[in-house]
Amino acid sequence: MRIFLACSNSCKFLGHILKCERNLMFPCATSPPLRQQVRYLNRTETWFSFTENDFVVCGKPYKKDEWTNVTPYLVPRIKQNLLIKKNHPLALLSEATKRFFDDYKFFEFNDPVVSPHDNFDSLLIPKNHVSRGTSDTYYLDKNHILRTHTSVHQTHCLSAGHDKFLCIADVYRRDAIDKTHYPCFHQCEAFDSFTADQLSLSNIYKNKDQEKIRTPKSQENYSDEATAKVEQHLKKTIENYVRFLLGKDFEFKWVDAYFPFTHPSWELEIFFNGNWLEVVGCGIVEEKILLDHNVSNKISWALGFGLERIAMVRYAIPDVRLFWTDDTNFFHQFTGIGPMDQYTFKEIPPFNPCINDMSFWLPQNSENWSPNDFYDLCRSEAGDLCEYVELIDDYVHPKTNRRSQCYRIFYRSCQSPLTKAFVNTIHDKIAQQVEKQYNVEVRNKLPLK
Ligand code: FA5
Ligand code: MG
Repeated sequence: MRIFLACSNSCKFLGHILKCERNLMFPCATSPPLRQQVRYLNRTETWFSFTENDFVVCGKPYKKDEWTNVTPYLVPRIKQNLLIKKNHPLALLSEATKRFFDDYKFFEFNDPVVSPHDNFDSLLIPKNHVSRGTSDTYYLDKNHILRTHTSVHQTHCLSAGHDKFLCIADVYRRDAIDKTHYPCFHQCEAFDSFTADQLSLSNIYKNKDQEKIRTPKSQENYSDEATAKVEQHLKKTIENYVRFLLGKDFEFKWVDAYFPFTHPSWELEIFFNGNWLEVVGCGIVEEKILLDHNVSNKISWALGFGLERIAMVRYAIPDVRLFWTDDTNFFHQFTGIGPMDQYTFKEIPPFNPCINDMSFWLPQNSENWSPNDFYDLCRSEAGDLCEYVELIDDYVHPKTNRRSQCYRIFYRSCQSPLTKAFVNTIHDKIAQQVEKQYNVEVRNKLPLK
């Protein structure tokens, strides 16, 4: 079959890596110019500013409104651009990724601000989907958000006439707090498309006599056979990419998944530090997305890797917070390491965590409350000293109907030990802020000194 023979993964497997000229930033002269397409620029002081009433991001001003929930905590992270930081494992991984996908048109989108339309609607994400809410997404204002995934750029690349491409960027989410979740992380999006001819089929669509219904195996119009061939190409590409980065010695499994913009959909999990770690979401692109961009007679796949997760497995980095540290112990270890070098990170033995619980009564009418509100507040007040926050109790009092939640917070620095007294002051600040911002009643305040 042509697509499998034509795929250059077999030579990457052997380690023959060519620097591809097409990975230079700008599309060839015949390609239409892409909106937003720019180099990975340094994000300077003037690139992002944050005052009481407004923001500037990528040189453009935004006014705060009732949707605004971007916090000052994010500002230094948005400015940093780890993808171009010298000796940074994410920069190494980004370079290795470009080498693997060297026959994909590579695009960079430096500006992380996108519209809800591009981030959600263009990907068929329903209006009532939880990911659109202020609970999950960082809004600058009603019409501008920090991109929540690199899939947002599918619409930009497709509109510009490309249906085989790669992009890598920083993305932002209000999310859980643990060793593998961070509010700012990096994704790599790849997209590939096939004609019937490329799949060695006479047609990619169902026959006239076949019922045009969606099944677990395929969308309404694409045939099972075309879908299966593209699935096989997608999964082989992902498995080869992971082997290209990690060698052969890792355990993985495929899991069925759901995304509004692909069907069928899957996730790949890799066994890491005693747990299954999800590293990529992918699937067969909804035909409507192609048709909306005037692409017909093609069937496509798309994938979105979490770069931090892959880098954690690749270099044995135990905690996602380490990517943001300014600790020289971290950077010195990556000095002189090339994008294709194997390296095992030497962790400083972890300090003991300080663990405090916080329980509170939520106000009446708390339907809009989300645990992400609390996680985001913990990040704002405690920064990266919060290693893990767990919702350990959630109940409604049978008589008063009041709802109570209890969170267990693990405080631990990656760099230095913390004293109980210091942790208590931070814990107290979180208690004050959660009362002030969300009108909750904290039930277990720390005793006054
Ligand atoms: C997505 O973001 C989809 N856009 C992926 C996709 C692309 C599906 C194309 C289909 C087609 P998901 O939310 O699962 O999916 O995130 C993708 C990956 O990002 C995850 O597998 C994980 O590796 C990483 N990731 C997600 N949330 C975080 C987080 N908070 N911190 C670090 N990495 C994360
Ligand atoms: Mg997922």
